[in-house]
Amino acid sequence: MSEYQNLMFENQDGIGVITVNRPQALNALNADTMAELDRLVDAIAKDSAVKAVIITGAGDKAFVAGADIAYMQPLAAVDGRAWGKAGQAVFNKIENLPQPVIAAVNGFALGGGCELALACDIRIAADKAKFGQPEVTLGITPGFGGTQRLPRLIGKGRAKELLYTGDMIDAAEAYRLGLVNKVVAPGELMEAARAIALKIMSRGQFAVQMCKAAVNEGLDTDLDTGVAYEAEVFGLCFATADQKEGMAAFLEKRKPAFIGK
Ligand code: CO8
Repeated sequence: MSEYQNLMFENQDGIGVITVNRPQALNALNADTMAELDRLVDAIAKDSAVKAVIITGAGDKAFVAGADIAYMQPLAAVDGRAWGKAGQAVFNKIENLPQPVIAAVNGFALGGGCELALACDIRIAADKAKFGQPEVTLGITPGFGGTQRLPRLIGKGRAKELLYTGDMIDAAEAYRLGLVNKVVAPGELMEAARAIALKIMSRGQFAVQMCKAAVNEGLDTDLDTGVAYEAEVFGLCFATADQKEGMAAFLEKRKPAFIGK
C-alpha cells in the first residue's frame, strides 16, 4: 500500500512530482491530506535526490478546489484557528523548501488551492484553469496565507478585489494580473512545468537555493536588511566549486559542469 492515501509522489529524473489525489472532491484539502502533505514536504526537504518539485492535481478538472468545506462546516472557532495555523505551517514549509517548487495548475485553484499555488515559486497554468479566493462567499477569510501572499504577488488593489468579491478568474486574466507565469494548452502543462524545472536544475544548484532564500527573506523585511542578506549569500557562493566552475566555463567558452556544491 502506498505511504499516502490522498497524494501521489514520484521522483521523475530528479523532479519530485506531487499530485493531490482526491478527484472525487476536486482534490479538496482535508485534514488527512494536509497531514500527508506536511510529511511529504519534510521528506522532500531532506532528499538530495529531489532537485526540483512540481505540484499538480489529479484528474482533468481541478488543481485543488480549496480546503474541504464538509470538513470545515462544523468547526468551532478554536478548531478553525488551529486548522488555519496547521495549513499555514505546511504552506510555509513549501514556500521555504530548498528546492524550487512549480505549481502546474491543471484546473480549479480556489481558496486553499489558490493559496497552495501562491506558496510555490512559479505557477504554470493550463488555459482552462480557474483561480479565485471565494472564502467570503462561505462567510470566512482565506486562512492558508492568501491575504498575505496574494497582495505580495499581484499588488494590494488587485488582491483586495479578488478577496472581497470572491470572483473566479480564468488563466488569461491570472496571467494578466501576474498571478501565473505562463499559460499553456492542457496537454502541454506537465511538459512546460518539467521544462522550467530542468532548466533551473541545469544551473548552479546552490546559487538557485540562495536566490530563493534571498527573495523569500528579503520580501519580508526592509531593503537595507534584504540587500545585506544578499551580500551574505553572494559571498557564500564564492565558497562553492560551482562558482569556480561556472566562471571558468564562461572564460573557456564551454558549458559548465556543475556539481551542486
Ligand atoms: N470541499 C469539499 N468538497 C468539494 C470542494 C471543496 N472545497 N469543492 C468541490 N467539492 C466536491 C463537491 O461537493 C462535489 O461532491 P459530490 O459529487 O459528492 O457532490 C464534487 O467535489 C464535485 O464538485 P461540483 O459538483 O461542485 O463540481 P462543479 O463542476 O459543479 O463545480 C466548483 C466546480 C466551481 C469548483 C465547485 O465545486 C466549487 O465551487 N467548489 C468550492 C470552491 C470553494 O469555495 N473553495 C474554497 C473553499 S474555502 C477554503 O479553501 C479556505 C482555505 C483556508 C481554510 C482556513 C480555515 C481556517
